[in-house]
Amino acid sequence: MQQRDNLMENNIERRDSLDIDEFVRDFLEPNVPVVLGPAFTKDWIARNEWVVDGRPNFARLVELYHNTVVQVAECDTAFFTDQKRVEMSFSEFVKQWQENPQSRLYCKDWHFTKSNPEFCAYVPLPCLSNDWINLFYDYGILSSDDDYRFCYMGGDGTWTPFHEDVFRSYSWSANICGEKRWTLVAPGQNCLFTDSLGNWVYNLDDYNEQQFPRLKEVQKLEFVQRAGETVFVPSGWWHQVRNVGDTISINHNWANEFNLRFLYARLSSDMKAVRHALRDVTDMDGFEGQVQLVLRADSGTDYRNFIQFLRYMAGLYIREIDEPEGCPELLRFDPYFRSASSVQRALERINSVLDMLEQDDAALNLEDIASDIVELRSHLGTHLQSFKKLLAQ
Ligand SMILES: O=C(O)CCC(=O)C(=O)O
Ligand SMILES: [Fe+2]
Repeated sequence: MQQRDNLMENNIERRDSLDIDEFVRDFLEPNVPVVLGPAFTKDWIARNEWVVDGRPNFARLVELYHNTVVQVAECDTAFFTDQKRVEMSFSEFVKQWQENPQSRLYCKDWHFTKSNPEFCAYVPLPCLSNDWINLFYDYGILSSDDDYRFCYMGGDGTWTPFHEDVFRSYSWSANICGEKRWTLVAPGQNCLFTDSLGNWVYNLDDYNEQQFPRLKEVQKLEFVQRAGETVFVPSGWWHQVRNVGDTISINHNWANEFNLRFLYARLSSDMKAVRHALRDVTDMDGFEGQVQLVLRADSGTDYRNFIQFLRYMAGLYIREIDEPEGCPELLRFDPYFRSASSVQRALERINSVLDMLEQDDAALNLEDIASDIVELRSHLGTHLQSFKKLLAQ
């Protein structure tokens, strides 16, 4: 039988076994996708309890989640760059899914972990657990009950239009049952799928050639993700996804030291775009505050939130060094990336983003932020120096 390890299928690499160092070296650092084999998820409760004979166990799912209100996309109705969304009870959604499959309703972005904190339906793969975004939302911003952990469910032909993930984060997506047909597009090809007004294409399989004359030139990675497999979507890779048969998946948006610079680049270019859009009202009172508000509404975050995120993560890694037991949040969230070299790397990468922020006019315009950056940078620098000395001994 053919070994599946390292096998390239339709240009996507597939691995049935992968340790953390290999994942860092082969996929995180070079920012390239991979499909991880079904063995990684075989013990998940979701893969056993939610599925019967390879199909969703509708009766069990309804028994478990009937009253939960979920967001449902009408896949045939476009709404700006996304699809029209409605809310309904989970049991109503499942009824429609079974009785009316041609309505192509797709339950999306269901914050499954937030709504069922006590039910451990799955455990992120060790190599995908170094997740600063969900760690920050769980422990770092106490005023927020948001998170970036989702469950998706839908019948044959339900789909997600072409997009890049929020904050230019990574995502991972694990199929509980069914199949997904993925199209991935590596960064750097935006001009090929963007029209003269700056709109990007909605559906790669059905578009107006006059509007997108260069779309044919896009280099696409197309592959099928089968039941149990997990796709790693790197930062800034655009993608479109179509379900084949009844499909359930779990996915997270996540980020860490390896894509921090991409998150910052996205935030800074969004900030420039907002400032440009508001250029006629720069004299207005509170202009800088308004820019941050618009940025937050458009991009889901702003400079203040980003600095708070950096400060929080730097604080955790400093505690990991300074406290004899290490940092409990890191231990609880991600026990795998805590070696001395991982800690040093995390702090160095935060430091290098702070370097860029120190040169960033947009950040310097926000007085409180400018002083925060300087203070955090000096605090981090001191700790990094003494940590390096300690490691060298
Ligand atoms: O499965 C889907 O429909 C979309 C998944 C996705 O966009 C992602 O995992 O980033
Ligand atoms: Fe996505």
